[in-house]
Amino acid sequence: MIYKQWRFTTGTRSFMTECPSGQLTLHEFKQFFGLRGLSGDANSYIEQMFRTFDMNKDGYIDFMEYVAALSLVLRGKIEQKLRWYFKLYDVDGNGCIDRHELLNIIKAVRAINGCDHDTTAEEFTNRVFDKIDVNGDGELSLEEFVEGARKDEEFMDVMMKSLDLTHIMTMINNRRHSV
Ligand SMILES: [Ca+2]
Ligand SMILES: [Ca+2]
Ligand SMILES: [Ca+2]
Repeated sequence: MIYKQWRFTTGTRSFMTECPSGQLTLHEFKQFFGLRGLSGDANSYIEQMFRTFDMNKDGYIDFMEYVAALSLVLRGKIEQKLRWYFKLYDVDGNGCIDRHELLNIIKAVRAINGCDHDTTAEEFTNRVFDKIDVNGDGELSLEEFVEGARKDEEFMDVMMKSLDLTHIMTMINNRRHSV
């Protein structure tokens, strides 16, 4: 498992090499992860991820924010991760995830992970949404989201993949080895 091999020491060195100022802008963030030429959906997902990492909202990811985010991604408990995902997916920050927000995320996750699926993003979103929007108000509260992911294996799988940075780590490692 690449997660196990990938330690903070390597992460630290890499962050400091690629980012000597100690602060990453959105542009550098994309470069850091080698993300170029992304589709619109994938691009907005990365931007949203950047904003979530940037906890004090100053437009930069500093080293502490970077470590906090990575430590959550790599070691956080399911419940913590789901709370974090919820924040990540609630793009307009109104405290609920609507169908549109969920669809965008599903699309972006698929674009980034790039594997084949037997359902369209729309079908998948509708199926999940109808199932986990327990009170049927057309929005997912934090509780509905967390409970839904716990109960629906397929949805949980997508959630976990959405922050599965394995392929990105592989890219970084490959790049480092080829230098
Ligand atoms: Ca910041
Ligand atoms: Ca929202
Ligand atoms: Ca609801």
